[in-house]
Amino acid sequence: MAMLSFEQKYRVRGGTLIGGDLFDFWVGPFYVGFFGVTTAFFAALGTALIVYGASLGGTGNIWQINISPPDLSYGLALAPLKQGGTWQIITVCAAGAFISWALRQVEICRKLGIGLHVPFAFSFAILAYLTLEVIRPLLLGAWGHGFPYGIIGHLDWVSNVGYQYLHFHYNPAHMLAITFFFTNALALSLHGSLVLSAANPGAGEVVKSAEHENQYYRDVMGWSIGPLGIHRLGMFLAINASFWSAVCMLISGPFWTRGWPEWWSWWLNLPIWAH
Ligand code: UQ2
Repeated sequence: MAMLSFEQKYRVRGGTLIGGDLFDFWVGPFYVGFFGVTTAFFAALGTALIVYGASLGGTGNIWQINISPPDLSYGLALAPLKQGGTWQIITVCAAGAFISWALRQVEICRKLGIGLHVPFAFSFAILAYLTLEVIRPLLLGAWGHGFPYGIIGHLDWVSNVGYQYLHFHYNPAHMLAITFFFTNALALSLHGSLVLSAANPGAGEVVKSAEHENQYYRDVMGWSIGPLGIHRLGMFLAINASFWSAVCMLISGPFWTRGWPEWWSWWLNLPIWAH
């Protein structure tokens, strides 16, 4: 079915989670919905606050612009705007915009009658963000444990928090997260290059399809995971990368306060080494 007639067929009422028909319309190519309105609201307010917060910092250098959370002494209280209050409202806006975006995805999936895989996968990215900015600071008792908004600033935060645990690469959940990120890059490079090789076979050649893609991997290594399987694998790898990233930060501080190398002493202390 041609794309435009497909749009006609599926631009139907319903599937909304809230608001009924009130926001059930499109603006140009974009579906609006209740959560389109809330996304726009939070994104606009958050962006305005970022511009305001950046203007307080005394630098126009894009690398150095920084909006920090409140000092640790504020604990979980609200801080004055110029003492981290902007960071707090920006964080509320970011969470509001991300969650609204996911719920808008759900409404669109319901309209189309497709699975909820996209919002489900996206929710793991939201979870990773909320772990750093909301859940971990809550468990540690101060908003000051969140990362600052700024290019150099957030890199410094990552470095500082890493060294606080001596050597973060010994964090077992961090190991898993890195392994999933790398494997995800491997899988997507295999998949992207394979699909492009079939779709762009070279001048004068006819475009190839799934049989050729399967045959390539059967010739290379005796097995093809298949066109559905590679996407299941990709979603599994990507979700696990976000999930273990969130876990590796959640356990650093709330559940383990010493250096991560020391955590492995459970291995040295196993009774099997005693003689
Ligand atoms: C494949 C297949 C695809 C693919 C890819 C493969 C036709 C279009 C990339 C090959 C992938 C394999 C063998 C999995 C590799 C495993 C890991 C953990 C990276 O067979 O079917 O569909 O895109």
